[in-house]
This record gives sequence, C-alpha cells and structure tokens, in this order.
Amino acid sequence: MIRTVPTTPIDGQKPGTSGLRKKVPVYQQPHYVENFVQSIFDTLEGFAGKTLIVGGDGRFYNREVVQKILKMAAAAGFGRIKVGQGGLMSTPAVSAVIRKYGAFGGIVLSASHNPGGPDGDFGIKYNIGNGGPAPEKITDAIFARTKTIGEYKIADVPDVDIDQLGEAKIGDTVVEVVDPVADYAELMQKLFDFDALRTLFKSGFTMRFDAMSAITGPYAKRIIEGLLGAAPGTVVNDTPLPDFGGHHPDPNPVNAHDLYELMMGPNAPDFGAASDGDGDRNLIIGRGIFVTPSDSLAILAAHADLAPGYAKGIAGIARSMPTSLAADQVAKAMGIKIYETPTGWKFFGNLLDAGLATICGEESAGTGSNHIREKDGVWAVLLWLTLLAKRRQPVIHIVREHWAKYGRNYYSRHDYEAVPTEAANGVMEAIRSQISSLPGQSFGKLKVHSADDFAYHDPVDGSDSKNQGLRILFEGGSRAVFRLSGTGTEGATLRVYLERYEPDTAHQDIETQAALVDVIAVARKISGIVEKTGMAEPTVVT
Ligand code: G16
Repeated sequence: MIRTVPTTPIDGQKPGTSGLRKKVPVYQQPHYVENFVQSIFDTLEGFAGKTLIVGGDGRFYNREVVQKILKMAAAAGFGRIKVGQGGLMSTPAVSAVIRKYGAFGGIVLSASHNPGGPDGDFGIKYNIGNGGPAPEKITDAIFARTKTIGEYKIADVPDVDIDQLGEAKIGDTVVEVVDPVADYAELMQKLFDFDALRTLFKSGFTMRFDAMSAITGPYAKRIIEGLLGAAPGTVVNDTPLPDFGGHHPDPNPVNAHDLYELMMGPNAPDFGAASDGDGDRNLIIGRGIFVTPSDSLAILAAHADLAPGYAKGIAGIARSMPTSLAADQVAKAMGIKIYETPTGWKFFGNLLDAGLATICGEESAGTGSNHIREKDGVWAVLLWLTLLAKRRQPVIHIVREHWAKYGRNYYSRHDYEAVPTEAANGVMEAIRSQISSLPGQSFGKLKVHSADDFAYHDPVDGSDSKNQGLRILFEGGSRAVFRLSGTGTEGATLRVYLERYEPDTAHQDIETQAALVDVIAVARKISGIVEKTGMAEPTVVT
C-alpha cells in the first residue's frame, strides 16, 4: 500500500526566511510538493512512531497539500498525525500544539502575509520539537537533499476526511483531526487574566479585530467574542478564505486600510488590531495612532509583568537587527539584556529555550514570548488588552508616555518590491563596497558612527550567520539598514529600514516621514537605490 515513486531533483527548493515560499503554479508542478516533503523527512532522524502536527492557513492549495503530507508522513513511519480540522491551524497554534503534546515536529502550510489564490503564494515550513521553525542547519540540509532526491514514498489510500473531528488510520499511523483552536485558547487562559479582560469589555470598552479573511478569524472569534465577551461583530473578516477575499493579508496600515481609516476617524473604537495570513503577525492601532511594531515590542516588554504568565518579570528581550532600538531603551532601564538577532523568528528559538530572552519582536509586525516558539498575533493583542485593562487609558496616552520616558524611535520601512535580482544585488554591493570607509563621514547633519555587514554569533549553540543586512549607524542613534527580503516570490524585494532617536518630548510629534527626511536622503545617496532600481519611490512605505 506504500508506493515508491521515482523522481528527479527540482531546482530552487531553498527555504527562505521562513520556509519554502513559491507561487501556487510552481507548487502545482508534478512532484514539487512531494520532493520537498520527502526531503524534510529524509533529513530528520528518529521520528518512527512519533507525532507530527500538520496545519495550514487555509490558503488555496492547502487542502490538497494536507492530503499529500498525511499520506507521505504515514509512509515515512510517523505514529500519529494531528491535523487541524479542515486542514486549518494558525502558525502559533501549531507551535503550541507541538509543545503541548511533545510532538516530534510540525509542518505549517502558509506563505504568511503573502497573497493567496490560484496565482498567489503557497509555502511549506518545518518546525522542530521545541515548536519553532527549523534552524538553518536543518533547512540547509533539507535544501541539500532536494538536490539529490531520487524517490519519494506515499501511502496509496483515499483522501482522509479532514472535516470531521476524530481519528482515522493510514496503515499503522493514526490521523487525528483536531479542533485547531482549543489547545491554543487553553494556553492563552494560562497566560492572561481572562476575568480582568472580561471586565474590561463589560465596562463598555470597544474594539475591532480584522482577521483579514485569514486564519485568526476562528481564534479571535472564539477568544475575544466568545471567552472575553466582546460585542458580536468585534471580529470582522473572520472566515478564512482560500484567496483571503482577494486581499493582501499583511497587517500594516496599507493593507489593513479599512481598519486604519476607522481608527483614524470619528467613530473609532477604543482599540484596533489585525493579524496576517497564518496568525503570527499583529497590527496594533489606537484611536488616532498606529503603534509601530518596534514600539509595540518595547511597550509590551515594559508591561509584560501585568499578565499572570509573566508576573515574575522577564529575563531578557530579543529583537531582530532591523527592528528599532526602542526595546533596547526598555531593557537598559529594566537592567536586563537585549539580544540582536538576524531577521527570522528561528533565531529566537535558542535564546528562548535557554531562558535568556522572554519577549521577542520584529519590525515585521511580529511579537511573541517564551510561551511558544513562533510569533503570535492573538497573544500580542491579549497582552495589549491586559495593559489597557490595567491602565484604562487610551492607547495614544500610553504610547506618548512611553516616548516621554524612554525617548521616541521614529521608524519607517521602505520596500522596493519586484526589483530585478541583479539591480537589487547591485544596490547591496554598492553599499557593501563603501562600508569600511563610511565611519566618520558626514552627510548633512548626520555623521556615520559605524557601519557593518551584520553577522550573528548565537550565544547558545555557537553558530555563526553572516551577511544578515547592512547597517549604517549615525551618531545620536539614527540608523539606516538595508537587506534583501527572504520571503518574496517575485524578483527581489529591497528593504530599507530608517530610524531616528528623539529623546526630547518637544520634538516627538513630527509626522514620521518628515522626521526621517535626513536619514532617508542619506540612505538614498549611499545606496544609489533610485538610479539602480529606476524606482523614484518605494513600492510600500510602512
Ligand atoms: C517571516 C519571518 C520573520 C521575518 C519576516 C520578514 O515572517 O518569520 O521572522 O521578520 O519573515 O522577512 P523578510 O524581511 O525576509 O521578508 P512571516 O510572518 O512571513 O513568517
């Protein structure tokens, strides 16, 4: 009943920042999914009889790939596969379920915030037993295997009914269809004081949660409306759709436009939030104020001890290198360590496992903690609600107070999307060639303090990751950072991260792009980005 199918290697199956992300038609090629999934299994050792967790964000092709994985995981010898009902499970929930049941690992089907649908993106990511994305040594080994693979194994059985809760068998392997929300909701109740949050909503507190027609709909509906008693209709776009309703499920002010408009208008509720395709990102907006992910990380870290799960305090904070230095100010004031890692949640795993960091965050709308090994959109919202329940003040007040205490890190990311790869590499090379001569040079009001090609030495396992982005640090705390995205599927995406530190409250109310005008000008000058890409302006400014 197990079929061995001959195959040949397929080019380009190299996992990026977070799994293998490609256009759906690429994934639909014969053997494409099977080659990659078999390469994952061929790379792993010692999983016979153990448990695998499988879930996806419900995007187009999710159901077909779930069936392939169930049949291949059974053929590979897993003892039990827990799959979310309908093939659905958010990324943070997969991480939580792996940890709760001591599973060997999990497979997440998602291209996160990338658009879905027949011409959209699809992705496969492997998570290890700690619940986090596989570290580079495993993803490198998977990629190496895709280049030599000669066959794959698949159980020759009819599709499993993934819509009914319960158990079925493929050979000796038990396939258990589970409620994708239950275990996650249980974990949230351990971390947060649900009574306090219910009281907040009872007092008339209003909120809108935009699930962006993606995976967090069922989670937010059950937790925020169901368990916390928020008014029906608080959660909008709550049904996961294969094409996310044609929207781009990236929770930023540009793509979550309706929410943003509402929050800036006269009828804004007290609090607004959104999450992305697979539920690990978050957007936080108060009435009249968008909270940058970097600020959100700093504010949540400063107040985490309000939640029962963190009442003993936090051990350290970790942020990805391009994330603003706002969290550094908090860590300094708290007397705890700040860790600066490359982009990619996988780099936080060792720090969390070793107990060095408790709260982690990234500029790309990700925040999370040691409760799982992924970033977690709904978790971030619950921690914000905890803070709001305690303080009973508007978000804008809390943010301004934070800036007054720690200084404001003006922050913006300029993305240049679908740039021809050569042009993008040209921009990076141009900057790299100047890196060693930049320190000491002045550009208008800005003097370069230091510049480097960011490299990370993992303090836990001693591994080194090089070429993780080009940093130019100016005196006074301003920065320009350049890197190539590792999650795009079309040409290259150049990301330019711009930051300015402003400790003086008299100057903390400038419009962000205006506040950053000098840094933007220097970044453009040094990189030659406009000339080299032929793009006068970035594609997306957040
Ligand atoms: C993934 C990673 C994040 C990373 C983000 C941005 O997020 O998990 O750690 O910050 O990509 O990556 P890039 O700048 O390379 O596009 P997600 O939400 O897409 O899984």
